[in-house]
Amino acid sequence: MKDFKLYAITGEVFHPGRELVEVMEEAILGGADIIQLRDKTSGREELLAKARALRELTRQYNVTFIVNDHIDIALEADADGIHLGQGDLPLVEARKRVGDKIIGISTHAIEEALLAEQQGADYIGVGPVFPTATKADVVDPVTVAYVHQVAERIRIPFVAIGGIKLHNVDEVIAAGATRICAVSEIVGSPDVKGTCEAFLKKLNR
Ligand code: TZP
Ligand code: MG
Repeated sequence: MKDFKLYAITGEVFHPGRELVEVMEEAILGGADIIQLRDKTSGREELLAKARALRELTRQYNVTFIVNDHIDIALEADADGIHLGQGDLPLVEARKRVGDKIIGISTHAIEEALLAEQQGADYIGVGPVFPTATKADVVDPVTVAYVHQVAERIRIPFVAIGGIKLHNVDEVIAAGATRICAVSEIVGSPDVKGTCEAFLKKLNR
């Protein structure tokens, strides 16, 4: 897959009154180079419409587009890939359905990370690093210790996620992360573009 540094995930509850596409375009303009549609509430038609709109946007900027959970929507909207949780369709099964599209998978322990790598994941999520209110069914924070462990032992790209803010991202980078992901800190910001730029400045230091 095309490498990336700043992964922005949608979270419409954090920007009431602002359009999804407009907010994500601001993130892209700030340097986000991978976008994920994550939406646990919309029905299928609405979700597909959002996926199509974000596909059009990301194509315009040559930015990678990932759909969370829904393989059928990812395929129908011609996303670049899908993101799976540990409880979703097993990686091996997902691979049969998406061919060479990107598959990302969330991991919370080194055993899960090693297995994902072995089974051909294109990247892994590492988190939640810190406590977060964004994800309802979230497991205990994995802490920066897990980020460090992954940085030492995993060869495929990994992205740190969960409770990452401008004020604590330095800790995550110090633990070995070179790619980070945020929801609320980016899309909930009054200055989405500036927040992305500030994250990238830290990542590029
Ligand atoms: N997966 C692990 S933590 C998380 C997801 C989707 C939510 C991250 O959101 P935030 O607002 O950046 O803490
Ligand atoms: Mg999932």
